[in-house]
Amino acid sequence: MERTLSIIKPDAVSKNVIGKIIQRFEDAGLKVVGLKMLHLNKDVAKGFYKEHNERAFFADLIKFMTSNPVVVQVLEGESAVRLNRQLMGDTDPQTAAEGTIRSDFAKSIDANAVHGSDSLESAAREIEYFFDKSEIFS
Ligand code: IDP
Ligand code: MG
Repeated sequence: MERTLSIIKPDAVSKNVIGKIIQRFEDAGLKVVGLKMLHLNKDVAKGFYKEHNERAFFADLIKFMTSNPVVVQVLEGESAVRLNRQLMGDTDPQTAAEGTIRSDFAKSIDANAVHGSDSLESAAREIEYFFDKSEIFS
């Protein structure tokens, strides 16, 4: 059993598809064991994406992630990290496989509907970044 961090990004929240995206996780056997809606400020977004702070797109990424509220979730299940990445699809919605969340709900690489932890180590850091232990229920 693993846990991973998922974020429904500002573009998807604005498009009113929170429920449709969570349905994908539940249908695939992942359980939502923590969930909150937040409007990230710049410092929180920069800390979350600190591994990307040298990248050319970093400023745009922070601007986007702070542009509207997000929904942050802890997903639990067998191989949760890899399964969530599969459900999400490639970073670029244009190359994401058909039927994936990014293919179905996003149009561009910068506004790509969802975040998902890329390893168990990232998942542990990212879950702790947004959730107190008392806010996770399994
Ligand atoms: P991931 O979200 O699929 O793990 P990362 O490479 O970790 O992809 O990048 C983090 C986020 O930064 C992406 O989801 C996307 O929003 C943004 N991003 C990544 N590459 C680019 C790019 O080339 N241009 C603009 N934004 C990008
Ligand atoms: Mg990533």
